Amino acid sequence: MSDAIVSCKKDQVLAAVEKARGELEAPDIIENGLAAGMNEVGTLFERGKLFLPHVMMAAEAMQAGVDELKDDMPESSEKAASVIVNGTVEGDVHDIGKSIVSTMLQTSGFEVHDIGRDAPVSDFIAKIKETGANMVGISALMTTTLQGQKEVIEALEEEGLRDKVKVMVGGAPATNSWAKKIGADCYAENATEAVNKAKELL
Ligand code: HCB
Repeated sequence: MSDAIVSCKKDQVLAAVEKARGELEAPDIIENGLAAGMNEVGTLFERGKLFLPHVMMAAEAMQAGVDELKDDMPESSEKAASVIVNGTVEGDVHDIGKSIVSTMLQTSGFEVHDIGRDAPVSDFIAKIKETGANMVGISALMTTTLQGQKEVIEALEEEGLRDKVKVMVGGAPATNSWAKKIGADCYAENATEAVNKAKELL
């Protein structure tokens, strides 16, 4: 499956998903098959072995695989106890990882409001106020947009919401020490960790 992502073969990705779904859980297929392939694409892109159109096609193949698995995600029987707003910061169009996180949080019993990508700080704050969210997930995939995570936290402070809303940050350039530095409550390396951290904090 991972190889099919790297070679941008959507049909092969879907065939591999079909084969795996009888034997493995959907979150396992997403993290260890689809996301693993996309990470490999990232590495090859960074080394100059792949170019942007290739990355876009691989992203499309990855998204098709995730869409195919949406109905297979294990539904939590627990009633949504906590509300999470999740989005990618302004200036950043990367949303594959953020969307996986939203799906996994949702199927783990959280009420999730995904505000999409390239989301201004004001969208995060408005959705948090509208839904009474007690957690926000902030994704940023570029060193140039990472600062957006800090800006959301600052806005929460200005609005007097920081005590009521836990903050999780994620995305390739984010780290534990970055999370501490900007005053986030946690950093999650992947979607499984995001679910575990949300369960711990809420
Ligand atoms: Co894009 N891109 N890209 N890109 N892109 C990166 C991110 C670079 C690192 C590649 C590189 O140059 N080395 C780089 C950023 C460099 C930097 O840091 N400054 C980069 C660049 C530069 C750009 C453009 C500027 C390129 C250009 O136009 N010249 C442009 C961005 C324009 C913009 O945003 N304004 C661009 C465009 C694209 C696309 C459109 C072709 C495509 C995005 C498609 C989409 O998302 N719909 C794309 C992709 C796919 C990538 C790479 C190859 C993969 C990202 C990805 O989807 N990974 C990426 C390279 C890389 O990351 N190594 C590259 C797979 C997912 C599953 O992992 O890390 O996103 P993830 O998410 C994980 C994890 O981080 C965590 O859980 C997820 C699931 O396990 N997580 C959270 C994420 N968010 C979370 C939130 C939480 O609350 C909790 C956990």
